[in-house]
Amino acid sequence: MKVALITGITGQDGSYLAELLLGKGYEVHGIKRRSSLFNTDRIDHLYQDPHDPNQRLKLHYGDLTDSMNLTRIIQEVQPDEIYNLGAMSHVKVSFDMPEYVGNVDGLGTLRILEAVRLLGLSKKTKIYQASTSELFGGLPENKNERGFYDENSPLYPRSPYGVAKIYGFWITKNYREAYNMFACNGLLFNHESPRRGETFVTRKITRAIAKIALGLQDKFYLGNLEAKRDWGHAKDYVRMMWMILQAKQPEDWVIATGVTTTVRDFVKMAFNEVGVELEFQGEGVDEKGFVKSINQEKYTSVITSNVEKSKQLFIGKEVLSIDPSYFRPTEVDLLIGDPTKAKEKLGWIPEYDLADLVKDMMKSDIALMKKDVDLLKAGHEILKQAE
Ligand code: NDP
Ligand code: GDR
Repeated sequence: MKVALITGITGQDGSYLAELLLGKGYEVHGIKRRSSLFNTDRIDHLYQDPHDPNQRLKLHYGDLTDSMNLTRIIQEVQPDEIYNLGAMSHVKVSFDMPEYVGNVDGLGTLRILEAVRLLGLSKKTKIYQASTSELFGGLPENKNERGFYDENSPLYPRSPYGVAKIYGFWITKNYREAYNMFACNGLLFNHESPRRGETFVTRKITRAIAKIALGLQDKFYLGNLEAKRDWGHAKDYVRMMWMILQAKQPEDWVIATGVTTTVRDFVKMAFNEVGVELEFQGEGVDEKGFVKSINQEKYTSVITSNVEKSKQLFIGKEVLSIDPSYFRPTEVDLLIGDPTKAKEKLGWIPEYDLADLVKDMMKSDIALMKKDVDLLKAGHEILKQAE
């Protein structure tokens, strides 16, 4: 039985990857952080009974800032494959805690590589490093002649997160070259899912629209609507992580859809899922910076099929405003990736396109928010979370 160790197993990608590897018969070990509340929601369905000796998913307390802890876990687990997915992964937040991000996302990668080397596991253990399209920085002049970022595009990170991840990228490459380790970077473009963290833009949008459609919320706030991202589905991308470690040679890979879309259009697509046509006033950002829901006919049909009472509340009202506090000191304006190498050399075929992704996320958030509606109907209070 193959043994895998996943850092960041409690995150979006970690949970899908654990599912995939368990399905392939792996014994899967994951590193989770100690927290004052349970933080394993995304993997609880995989982790029924920790006392069952046949349980193939095993969790260890740990942290990427703690070398001794990582070394001990790797020694105990003797993994065939390590997927280093753990990170402070929020770009905007990285401007608020740049030193911590450098420590976790940059040096954390070194700690994993060095532990494997010192334990004499360099030949046995393959390592996947969660690199990112943020390394490209979105500079137009760095795209290839076809207009995409690929494995040969110059790197120019635009945030403390990107700068920390570029250290992780280069140290992984360096250990591969210096010590002949099977260590690979996956330069993954944005990938989302119903399990996406609530403060990333796609999930923030689908949650808010689900709440608006169900009458639980009036409006929501976003930052830069003009940013363009190449969005794929996390399920497709974790499959590729595994494929990267099954390749003949250790290499670096770009994983993307090759299609780019503005945040503004993502909002429109998500509203369409609940039957609402959005009209953006003044190209989206007028002097007040708001967007209106104006298609009365379509919207009424949604409201009547959902929350009759709130019909009057939303027609013709602002449903989205711009809050400049979500702007970033330096922004990555446009990302679009070229996955040709992954498709041709590894045979990767994504199953989801953006329309499927939006549908999947909206369906899931509507179902989730309906539970809140049921709670309200039963007379319970629901907690308002800061978005
Ligand atoms: P998430 O933010 O959902 O998950 C991050 C995981 O890292 C969580 O399990 C988190 O634990 C854990 N973590 C955070 N800090 C530490 C630490 N100090 N020590 C150990 N673990 C820690 O990210 P995703 O699943 O979306 O992304 C996975 C990886 O891929 C990340 O490295 C991210 O930077 C990278 N990436 C993501 C892309 C995307 O679009 N999703 C694109 C390209 C790269 P906890 O649950 O306790 O917070
Ligand atoms: P990103 O994802 O920074 O690309 O990093 P995020 O969803 O946070 O932002 C995407 C774009 O949307 C704009 N935006 C907003 N973003 C957030 N979070 N909240 C808002 O209210 C908002 N309004 C507009 C942003 O300015 C940005 O342009 C993600 C993370 O998963 C990284 O870990 C990963 O490396 C990269 O994707 C690839």
